Amino acid sequence: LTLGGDLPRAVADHEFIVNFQPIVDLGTGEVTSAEALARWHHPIHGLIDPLRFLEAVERSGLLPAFAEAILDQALIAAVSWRDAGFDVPVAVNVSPRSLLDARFPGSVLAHLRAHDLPPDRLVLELTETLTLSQLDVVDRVLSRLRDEGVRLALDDFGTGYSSLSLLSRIPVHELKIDRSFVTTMESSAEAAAVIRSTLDLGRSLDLDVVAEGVESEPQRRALWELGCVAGQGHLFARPMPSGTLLAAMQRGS
Ligand code: G
Ligand code: G
Ligand code: NA
Repeated sequence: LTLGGDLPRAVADHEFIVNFQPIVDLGTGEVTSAEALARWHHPIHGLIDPLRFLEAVERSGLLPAFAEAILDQALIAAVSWRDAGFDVPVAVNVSPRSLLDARFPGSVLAHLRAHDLPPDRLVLELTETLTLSQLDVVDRVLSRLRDEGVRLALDDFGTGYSSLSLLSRIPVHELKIDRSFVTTMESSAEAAAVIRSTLDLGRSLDLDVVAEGVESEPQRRALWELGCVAGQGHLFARPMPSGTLLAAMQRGS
């Protein structure tokens, strides 16, 4: 599938859409935030997953336009939830390459102002694939956003070989435990230990911790008993349109 040539049209015609997966309180099931997940609604190929087009977007020079389109839809959703009485933050995934773009923080802050949304209603999820040599630039970009009140999360935490050194260089507000650890926590002492250590780290550094990929009730209970308050996964809900998520919050499920 060669999609690169279709990207300019995809941006111009608003073919990128966003679904939202709730992040819930593992004790009560209440929705506490939601992660924006991009999809490409391609006129011929149908719905395409980000793993199949993100690289092409990053190579194309259209990453800033793509990222702004996703951010815009995420902020519009957060405003619609707030206006309906559910003032939950929205989490948006950020490509490492955006963090090397000096214009990125200004663009994010301008979108927040345009939608009149307080910066702390936006969480930016960063992956650990950043290399240490890039950290000086990234640090400047993220400091600006952090100083303005935007919240930062380290995604896929525990999978990078530099998780801990990254954490000491980039102060974040939240850690997201990679779903591979949750999937195997019942059979693997190592996976369970990584989860326990991440929760300890969260308590020591006063960071929120979210468990990803929660698929079963035993996993939910085990995480809750370890002191994990927040989780996300198919046990609760799959990614869905913002209006569907609003209806679910209104039903209280
Ligand atoms: O939703 P799905 O499981 O298909 O997402 C696959 C991957 O794509 C995830 O790792 C997710 O972080 C990433 N992803 C989803 N939406 C976006 C986005 O808007 N921007 C970036 N950079 N990555 C995204
Ligand atoms: O890397 P990131 O955390 O952004 O990845 C989010 C991806 O994980 C999304 O593509 C989403 O569809 C997927 N996902 C969310 N919940 C679950 C789950 O419970 N099980 C599995 N296998 N994937 C999930
Ligand atoms: Na993510």
